[in-house]
Amino acid sequence: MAEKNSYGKEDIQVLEGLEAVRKRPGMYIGSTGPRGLHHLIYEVVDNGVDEAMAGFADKIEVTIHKDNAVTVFDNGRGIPIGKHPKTKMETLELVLTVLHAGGKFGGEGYKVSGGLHGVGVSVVNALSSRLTVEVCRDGGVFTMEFARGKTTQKIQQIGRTKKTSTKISFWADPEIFETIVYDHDTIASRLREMAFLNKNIKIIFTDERMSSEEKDNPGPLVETFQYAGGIVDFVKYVNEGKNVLAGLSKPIYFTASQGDAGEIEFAMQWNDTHYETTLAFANNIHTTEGGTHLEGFKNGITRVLNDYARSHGMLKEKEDNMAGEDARSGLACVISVKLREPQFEGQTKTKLGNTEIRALAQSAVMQGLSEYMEEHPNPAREIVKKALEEKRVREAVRKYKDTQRKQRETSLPGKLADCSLRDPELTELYIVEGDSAGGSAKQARERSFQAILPLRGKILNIERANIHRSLSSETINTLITALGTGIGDDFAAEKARYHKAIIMTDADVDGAHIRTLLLTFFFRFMPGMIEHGYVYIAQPPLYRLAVGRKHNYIYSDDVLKKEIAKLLPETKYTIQRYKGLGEMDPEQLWETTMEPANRTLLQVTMDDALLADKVVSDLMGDQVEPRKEFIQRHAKDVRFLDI
Ligand code: 0RA
Repeated sequence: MAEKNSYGKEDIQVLEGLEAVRKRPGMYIGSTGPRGLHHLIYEVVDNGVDEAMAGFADKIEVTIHKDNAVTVFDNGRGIPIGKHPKTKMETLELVLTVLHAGGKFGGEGYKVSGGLHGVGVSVVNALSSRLTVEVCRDGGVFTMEFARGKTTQKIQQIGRTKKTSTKISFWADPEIFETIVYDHDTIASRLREMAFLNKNIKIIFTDERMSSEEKDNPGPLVETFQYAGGIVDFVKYVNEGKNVLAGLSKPIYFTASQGDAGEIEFAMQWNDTHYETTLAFANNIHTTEGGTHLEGFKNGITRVLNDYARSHGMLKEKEDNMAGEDARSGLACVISVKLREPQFEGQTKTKLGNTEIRALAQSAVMQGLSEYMEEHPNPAREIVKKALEEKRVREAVRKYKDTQRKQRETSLPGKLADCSLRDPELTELYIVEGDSAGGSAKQARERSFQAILPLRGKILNIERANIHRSLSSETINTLITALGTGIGDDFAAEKARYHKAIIMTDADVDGAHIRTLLLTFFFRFMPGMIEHGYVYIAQPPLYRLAVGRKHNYIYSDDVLKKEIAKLLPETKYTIQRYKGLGEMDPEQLWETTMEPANRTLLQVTMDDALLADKVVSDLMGDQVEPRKEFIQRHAKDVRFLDI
């Protein structure tokens, strides 16, 4: 490119920088599907959280507007204003139009975070058809505007103020994203997580697309997340609706730090279930692939429980030690480490690599937990008793699994309509609710690579059943056999018979229920399927809108409204509502939901599964209150209504 005007090389690079983001958005935000779209919000929110972590902000407001614009406000220092000394560019413009410029100007101490989201607000700007920013700083109120990363309005001062803040509104670009539909629950749970992890911030989430459920307070739906207890509240939240061990109503909490290189916090509370929910975070990023903080924690907890059991005569000399999984059975735990220079590794960059954190975590647990146990003998004994019980049934379960596995290896379930190809990378298993939908799916499928497994009836209520019972249910057994990976410790991703396990249920309450149960099943028995990205949810259409001889399929109520509004008033049209998969003929089912070229599949994440797991225990656990709350909350939600 010629350098004929006053702009230097650097500035040309600037333009190319954001062009690169638009050309290959996946490199910066992972995908242009729903996940990438939501990433835009998290990116801006993270900047506000960074301000809070650095001690400059305590409030973040996130608003989703009716036109799908998103506004994020934080009362931090505000993006710097004025000419940037080195580049002579307006700093605000620099931050919004130069890749990675976000963290470079704060000097030391700024940006404790980073990792996944730290790509900077310029990426959000590049991928928005429009973005406006309002900064309060240095006594003034300043605004700027952009379109697709290019400045459309230079900086302007529009007022005076003593406050400091940043407010960014953006409209995700329909040229970039496949769909622009924000999911309320996904965003709410991410914001809640942020508030748990940073106890000094208040996050106010307003969704103008939804209305407040309070009669005396009409208006948009507003939720406030603020937790004085931080990760202690997080653990209580994870255990909501579950029975915690006697004497443990207050979670165990301890913390340790290593100079200014990092600090680590733990909150833990055991419940009476058989599975573990340990959520490990590094600089607010959910490290789903684990890492050194988790390894140190696991070593520490196993040692502390074995030492306690031995020194208190609960474990005989001849007996083997309890295994780590025994110690952590029924544990809900949140680990949060904040460190100056996090190293993120692994396939999805969600594995903490800093080696010094392993020893820090282990010694923190060994000291913190053993101190707690000496001071609280009653809950301590309950915890160890439970772990010993786990150890004793573990052998029995293993034997049971062995016999099951031998049977499974010899024959595939009769109900499975398998595909003819054998390459798991190419093949898909549709897990279909009910025999009749299963029948249509069998007719509709492309049998070379699509297998169909109809599930009869509801899958067993895993929450209340013990591990023996749920695994001996025929439905679960059939599913395990068809998938081929084995479960629990035996899980082997390389044995997966399909790299897509697609849950296809009706768009009604029962369908949602079965989907949730299936997600819980994967979460608890085959989390590896989710971690490998092998689990998907099919999206059958809700409506067929026909105008004259033309028709199209519609997947949400919002889109239906919009499509109808587009029609001229005198136009005649018919709407067919699909209450279940069974109402579609095989051709329609293929065209809308199974044909790779047309369908939309949602890839399930560990966070989705965690949410499902929470819903299951709320709905089906032993306690009644959370179930009531859930039903009341979703009673107005059209997606759950079976009209
Ligand atoms: C660059 C430097 C500084 C702060 C920010 C950017 C900043 C960015 C965003 C985005 C949303 N909210 C934000 N708040 C701050 C450091 C400023 C200083 O040193 O005063």
